[in-house]
Amino acid sequence: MATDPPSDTSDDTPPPSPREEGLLGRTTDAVTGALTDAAAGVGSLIGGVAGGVAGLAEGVAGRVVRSVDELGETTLRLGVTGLARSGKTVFTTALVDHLLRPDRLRGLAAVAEGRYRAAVLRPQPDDDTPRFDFEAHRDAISAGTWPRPTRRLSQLRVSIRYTPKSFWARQLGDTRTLNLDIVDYPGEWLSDLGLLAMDYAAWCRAVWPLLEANDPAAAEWQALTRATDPAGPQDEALARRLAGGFRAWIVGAAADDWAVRRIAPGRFHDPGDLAGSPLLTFAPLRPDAGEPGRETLWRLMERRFDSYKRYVHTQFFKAQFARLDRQIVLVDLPGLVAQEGAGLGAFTALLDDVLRCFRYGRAPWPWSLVSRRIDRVAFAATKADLVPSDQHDRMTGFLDALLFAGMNRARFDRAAVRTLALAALRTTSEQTVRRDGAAHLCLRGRPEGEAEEVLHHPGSFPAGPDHLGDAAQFRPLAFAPPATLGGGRALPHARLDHALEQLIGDALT
Ligand SMILES: Nc1nc2c(ncn2[C@@H]2O[C@H](COP(=O)(O)OP(=O)(O)OP(=O)(O)O)[C@@H](O)[C@H]2O)c(=O)[nH]1
Ligand SMILES: [Mg+2]
Repeated sequence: MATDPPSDTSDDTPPPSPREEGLLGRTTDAVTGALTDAAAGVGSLIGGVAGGVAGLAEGVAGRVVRSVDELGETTLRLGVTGLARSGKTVFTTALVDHLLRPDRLRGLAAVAEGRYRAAVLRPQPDDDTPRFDFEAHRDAISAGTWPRPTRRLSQLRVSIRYTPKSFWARQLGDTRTLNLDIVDYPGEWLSDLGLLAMDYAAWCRAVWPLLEANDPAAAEWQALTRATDPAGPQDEALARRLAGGFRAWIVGAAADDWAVRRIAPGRFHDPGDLAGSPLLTFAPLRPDAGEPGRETLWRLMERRFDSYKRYVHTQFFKAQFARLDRQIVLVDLPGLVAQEGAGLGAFTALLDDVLRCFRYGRAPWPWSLVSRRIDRVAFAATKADLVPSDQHDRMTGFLDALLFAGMNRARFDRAAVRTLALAALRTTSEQTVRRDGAAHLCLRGRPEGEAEEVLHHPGSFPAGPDHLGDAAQFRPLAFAPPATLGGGRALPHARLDHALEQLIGDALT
């Protein structure tokens, strides 16, 4: 499927002339030397502004019958699913900002058709959950910085008032309200969903091969773990040493390893109020020691592992994820590819573990009133502004291949699925640079931690997971939010409106 052009391509940042050394220093071989052309202002900014709703491949016809409260309002719970640093907080902030200020949502049919009236923030449904600090995140972005990594769960409700599509509704001036509930959480917690399917023995078997590689930073703990007899007594001091060493390992040197993240209990990263509790005082033991007796260390660890899973199930999964209506799955493809494919298999396995926890499809009426399932999903390659738009087709093709199994299950269960390359916040504009008769689309933006803009070409995005031999040719640069985002204007994005149309467009008809 061809990728739609980025829908929001207006460039409102007056481009200062690019810094020469920046261009030379960051441009890959393909365009090295293009500096003079670029400085002379060759080329144009991003081409191809998309209008309207392009290429909605799938659709579930008719209005959604979801939870309709006593005021006749419809409520949808949107799950933003993504591992750590995939872009959840930035996406949620940008999405809320655009709903409140829809000038750049031309790809949302209700906006394009003039039926979108306005949106407001309303009190969230769960009083025991902190509110998503939209204003602080929006301020951070407007000030040219990124929000901090998320440390706790939070929630927000946006209520959208719109005119239904039907002729009579329009004639009678009928309006309806859609409540959209969104939750933000630390990405590390997501790997816990994969753990829910394992018992303690299976978990130890999954961890053990990872200990074969000696990690100098965790040598003492690794030696202690190998030497510990699972059939030994329930020694609390030993349990604490093992758990402490395990935690240091998963948050330390091994933190960037996707295989380690797959087995890492999420709350070990930032235990908060759970610090020191038995719930977090467990660690893997040798899985090949035979059937352990009743009062052994193994049984102690097993009991705590089960308690941890129970906690995750009730506090996180059941409370937040079991009743989702819509889902967007965010994958930081530029970041993943920049690691040259290291651990790509483990990454895919981890995300697949997570996706298996969700229920997709549509229950037939009247069960649809009580049984909630995810019936529309968007799979998004995030940070698409770090890749020139003439390579966005490659990004979506890559994502299709990477997550084929999960997408296929959702499609089989009759959910409407769409893949797109998305920038929740577009940090770059584009400029064509000519060299040796060929035109190269380059990115212009301000690198993180720097004051001036540069012109940059990241190289070629690999055609798919099987082409990671080419990954060395792709070197994305981390850009900061443009310094000109204040002033009450909508944030620049790419295809956020197309994602919204996929996720809630049918609920605004
Ligand atoms: N260029 C670009 N970078 C982005 C975008 N969204 C996120 N990023 C980058 O990715 C980083 C992580 O984004 P977050 O939204 O904080 O990611 P998260 O999934 O909430 O991460 P956790 O809270 O750690 O789970 C940001 O600090 C930015 O550096 C985007 O749309 N464009
Ligand atoms: Mg976050």
